[in-house]
Amino acid sequence: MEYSKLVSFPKDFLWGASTSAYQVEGAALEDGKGCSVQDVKEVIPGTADFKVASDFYHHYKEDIEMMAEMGLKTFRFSIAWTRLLPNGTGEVNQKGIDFYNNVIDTCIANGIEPFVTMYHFDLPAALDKKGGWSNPETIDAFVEFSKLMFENYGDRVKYWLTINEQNMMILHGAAIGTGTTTQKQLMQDNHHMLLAQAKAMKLCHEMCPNAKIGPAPNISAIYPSSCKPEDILAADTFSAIRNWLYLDMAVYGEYNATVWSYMREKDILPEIKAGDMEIMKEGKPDFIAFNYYCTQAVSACDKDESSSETTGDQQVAVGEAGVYKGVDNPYLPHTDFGWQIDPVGFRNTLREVYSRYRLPIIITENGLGAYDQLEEDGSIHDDYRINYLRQHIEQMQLAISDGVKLFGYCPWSAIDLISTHQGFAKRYGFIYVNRDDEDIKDLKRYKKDSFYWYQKVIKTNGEDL
Ligand code: BGP
Repeated sequence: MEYSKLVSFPKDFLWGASTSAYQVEGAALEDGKGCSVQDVKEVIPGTADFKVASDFYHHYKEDIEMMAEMGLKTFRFSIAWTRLLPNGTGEVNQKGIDFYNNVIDTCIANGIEPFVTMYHFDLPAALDKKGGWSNPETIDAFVEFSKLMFENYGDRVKYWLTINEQNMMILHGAAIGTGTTTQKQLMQDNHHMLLAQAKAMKLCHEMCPNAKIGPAPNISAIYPSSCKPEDILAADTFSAIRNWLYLDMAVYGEYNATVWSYMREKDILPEIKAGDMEIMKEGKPDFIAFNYYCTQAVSACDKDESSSETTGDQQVAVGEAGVYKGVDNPYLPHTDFGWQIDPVGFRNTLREVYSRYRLPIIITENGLGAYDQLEEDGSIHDDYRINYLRQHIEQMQLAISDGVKLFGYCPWSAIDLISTHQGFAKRYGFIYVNRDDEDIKDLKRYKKDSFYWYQKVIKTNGEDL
């Protein structure tokens, strides 16, 4: 549908940008921090490890001041579980508590609303050794970690996100370095994470009555490859597996019926203990946050048809015999890293999420990973990133005009950082960090063209794109 007049962005729209602790902070073992699964995983040859990253740990003040200069209304960052609790539970590291106090205070002093992700792919290695999310004790550890954050930061942090991309950790754990196991065990781990999330949401409402909290999965509209009814059914099934399993539980406290039948058929149903489903129902999100990069297209797949067994990358649909098969969408271009680009799909996804759940929405990631070139005069001409973001913001405004209650937009990423599995060369930031995969150089910050462009977008509240 086209409109002769678009609805404007809300006056208090949260224009922001995102990062995550292990991808940006560095200081991986400094000031008492413990190891997370990201610190101990095998480094992919040719990509940087996470020891120094963008060294936000030592540059946070300068970085947040630059974000303020860009005009950010909110900064979405995550808290490293192992900075606060080096072993995941038990002994508290005061220096870790202080670091995030400083980050939060610096945001507030610069007029930026802190938007905190509680857990972004960096499970403490000590908990992983004891079985990670397969071990129900990890649920208690997450509640302990949540309580510590609410106690220490709840007076200033108004917005919390529980778990970043739980669906990607389950579906693509091998690629993003959070580990993987049998499908049955994954569904059990998933159940435990959903319980941890529900408990954290409940605790947040008890301890910080003025704060708001929500889940942060990665959501993509799933397209059928044709209008053949079997393809439409396959798309619906895959969307339930990829998207709705997570949000139905977060919002309604119920297993999605299609996914439940899929798990029963495959004999991978999780064990549900007495009381679990009551806990799920008690966790009530105030909003839905989701990360959007692109859509995926699938077609039907017969039982005896071969389908890829690899877990793939977080934006590439693979397939499963008898369920669905990922296909390339011929209507969409690709990024340098093979992710399809679908701004209109962003509007589709926003509309679908809003009509399913009727909760306010914030976008916590969206962006373009690309090779950037630092010029001799210190400029970076990333017009491809500006184009990508502009097209997505246009579609956001169309979705708002469609009636979607959208209250914020945080592209990935505020500043260059390390990709989950494709190194530092895959850059997303508005701010360039002078290092590469092999050499950490001087880590100096430079403003990209997209920095000035986003500054103008924010200043005009999305009027001038
Ligand atoms: C999301 C993650 C982020 C981020 C982003 C880009 O899945 O939440 O942590 O890294 O994707 O992905 P990548 O780093 O693989 O390019």
